[in-house]
Amino acid sequence: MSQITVIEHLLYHQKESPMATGRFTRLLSEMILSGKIINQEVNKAGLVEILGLTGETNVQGEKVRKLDEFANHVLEHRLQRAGVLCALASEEKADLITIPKDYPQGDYILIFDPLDGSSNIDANVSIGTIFSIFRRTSPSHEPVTLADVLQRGAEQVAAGYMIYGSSTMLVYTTGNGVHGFTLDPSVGEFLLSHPDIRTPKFGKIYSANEGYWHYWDEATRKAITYFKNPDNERHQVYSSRYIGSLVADFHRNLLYGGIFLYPADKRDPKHPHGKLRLMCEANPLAMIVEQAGGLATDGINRILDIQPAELHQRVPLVIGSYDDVSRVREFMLRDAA
Ligand code: AHM
Ligand code: MG
Repeated sequence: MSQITVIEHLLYHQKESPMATGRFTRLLSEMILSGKIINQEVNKAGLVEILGLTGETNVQGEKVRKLDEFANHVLEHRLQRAGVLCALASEEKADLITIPKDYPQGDYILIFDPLDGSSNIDANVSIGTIFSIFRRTSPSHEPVTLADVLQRGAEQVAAGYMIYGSSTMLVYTTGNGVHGFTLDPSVGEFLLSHPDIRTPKFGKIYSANEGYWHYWDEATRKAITYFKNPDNERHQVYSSRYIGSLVADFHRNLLYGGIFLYPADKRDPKHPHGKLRLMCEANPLAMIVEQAGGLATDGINRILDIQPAELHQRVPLVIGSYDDVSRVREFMLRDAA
């Protein structure tokens, strides 16, 4: 592994990246430090009282686990005070989080899922933090509004995730490729381990919660049937891999190639528009996958082109290798015709 840290890498590529200003570097540094703090706590999950439910439910009616709250608090507290943001939005909070009066403001907006896949914590499965960064669109001297935040994913200036797995990694993009860094616990730094990640054009893996088969529409069923058919165009049966932890499923498919689907479960009253959130999950991963040569759609439309109407909007997500996502799109278009 190289000895190049995230910030060294960012500074080195600064000339190529117009938004790599001192302020962005500060924002990324705070994200890195927050990730390290969350990682420490995640590693101790089995040992301390922190494991388990708090008994509360979050804004979307889901049970909140203590580590979710901890991760949310670390990110909210540190980034609110970093002097580089004008607003934050978290999967765990219904409303925009603004900057306390006594703290300096910046022009960036951070949207995050503090601990994705947290229902897996008890089973020691990989979980992660996902983040998306925008610049406000209104003038700096005016109060920030929801309209500043509700931007299409194509406007993101950076996106990334931290995965707390068998090793801890940070994967991020500023629009100049995707780079992966592995936390070296002996020095406490994320070091460049996966420069310029390219996802294979097609894969051998499909990832979907097939338990929902009877909720899926015909096109989704046809697509999954295609991947399982030895007589498909590629004459290749895909393997089924589904962790149930988006960051972990996405990360594996990014590296190995493959496709992840969380479609709209039309007959499921819980997920009529899919389960995943456009702004804190789909958008950042879509930017990453596109930067790595892959594709992300809602089945038909490019995720990054969707204009969000609300902060916690859900969206069907089909994401991964370019050819595999395109194949699903063909099934969807044929059925829509
Ligand atoms: P969370 O953000 O509340 O953890 O929920 C999102 C998670 C994703 O990590 C994962 O892809 C999905 O929920 C799994 O859902 P399901 O159990 O319905 O397959
Ligand atoms: Mg999540």
